[in-house]
Amino acid sequence: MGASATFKGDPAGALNMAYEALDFYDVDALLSEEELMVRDMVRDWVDEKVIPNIEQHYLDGTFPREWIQDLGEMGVLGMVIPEEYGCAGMSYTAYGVVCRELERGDSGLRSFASVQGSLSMHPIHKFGTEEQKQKYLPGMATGELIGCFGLTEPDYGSNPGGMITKAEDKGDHYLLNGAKMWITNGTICDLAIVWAKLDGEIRGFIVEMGDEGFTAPEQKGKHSLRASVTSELVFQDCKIPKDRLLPEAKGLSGPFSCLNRARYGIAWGSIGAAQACFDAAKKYSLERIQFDHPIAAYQLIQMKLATMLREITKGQLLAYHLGRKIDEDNWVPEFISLAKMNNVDIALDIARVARDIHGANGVTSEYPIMRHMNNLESVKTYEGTHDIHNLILARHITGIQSFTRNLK
Ligand code: TGC
Ligand code: FAD
Repeated sequence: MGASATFKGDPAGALNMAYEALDFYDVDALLSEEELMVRDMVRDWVDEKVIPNIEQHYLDGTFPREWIQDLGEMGVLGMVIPEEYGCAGMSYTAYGVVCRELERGDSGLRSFASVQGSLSMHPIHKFGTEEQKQKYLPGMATGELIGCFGLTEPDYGSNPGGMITKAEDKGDHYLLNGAKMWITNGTICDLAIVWAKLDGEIRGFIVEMGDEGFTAPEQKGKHSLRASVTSELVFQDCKIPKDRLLPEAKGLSGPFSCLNRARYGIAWGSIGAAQACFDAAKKYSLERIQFDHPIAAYQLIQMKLATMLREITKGQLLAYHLGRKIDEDNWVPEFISLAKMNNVDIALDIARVARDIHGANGVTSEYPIMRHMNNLESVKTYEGTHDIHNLILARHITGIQSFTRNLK
């Protein structure tokens, strides 16, 4: 007996349906007209440019550079920075929505935008001189100039305060020595925001591609974020002109100020990846016939779909509320830790369950699931691992920091 003999119709109207973003509580109704406009623009662009091409880029391990200009034209690079620097001057909520839409396409794409806006443009805007802002920000907003952010070192990941990259004041220039690792956009960057110790204090420097003594070899062999460039940054007696120091960044609060913004973007972005997985799992379960019925008719599958919807809805509320708190400038970094940690965690769980619902098909590039799942493993680790964010929250609760074994 053919499967269709007992499967009557298309109960949820899901067959051959275009992507429909899950928004059970209508959270997007809380967005302003401008925020909705930017959402729709980016969503349409992702449908048109990203979805048809991303799997191949992922398989090939390439980042589609031609998309950078589009991101610039849409005004989403450094989009919270004021218009006087060529940026869009929009809300943090709008930035979150854009991260969500981009990451529905691929976490590597959202990574590009996070690194450009939050980790490279933000430090120049917040800690740089007026000359530095005028020199770099307009070109970075259009995507003509690409930035990267070098904090992590081979031996200092969760503990960046221990970094050994150092800068020396040589009178008319700084001399930089050391190495960074796992740096998104490193090989393709025009400028790197590099954190190094100057007389024992962490300071930020702008290093330009082409500076003598600076190289950025690509790191290959990733099973995750394959459509994103990841690199080492190597500084061997790298001479930096004096006017490349970011004067206002002193200590770890400099890089952490950038990380707050990028982590916030991840809290939204990971929901986009989860929505993509939910959408695929819902459609697949309605189409896939086993034992004469669509698998969506079975209670175990229904429970999985209901759990996905429940967790995505909670994550959406968390991201939206956090966005408004940041727009009101009424937040602490622990709010961001909670949202980053929670939303990546649920997105990864949802991707794994969606993979399961797809059966063997779930491991192929015919479906977006495995790509999102693998990407989210990196997202769980970068910008502070899941456990580090737990420890940050627990320090907030108890007043005791437990990062080191000798409790302070
Ligand atoms: P701690 O003693 O906690 O703080 C040192 C100084 O920093 C200040 N601070 C913050 N300032 C602003 N925002 C925050 N979130 C801040 N957290 C701390 C703090 O007030 C203090 O200031 P001051 O003036 O008193 O010196 O520092 P610690 O060394 O004990 O840090 C502990 C810990 C574990 C929380 C921290 O090191 C941490 O968060 N580690 C995780 C490292 C991390 O997130 N790395 C990310 C690298 S970049 C990346 O992954 C990009 S991925 C890009 C992509 O592709 O999307
Ligand atoms: P480790 O710090 O060695 O941690 C290993 C394990 O130990 C983790 O489970 C961690 O939670 C746990 N752990 C560590 N310390 C403690 C503790 N005190 N208590 C309990 N558990 C602990 N960095 C940049 O600077 N710029 C970038 O652009 C960038 N892009 C990245 C892109 C990708 C694809 C990836 C994978 C990473 C990127 N990173 C970047 C690096 C990222 O931020 C680090 O990988 C991350 O901070 C964790 O550091 P680590 O990998 O050295 O892990």
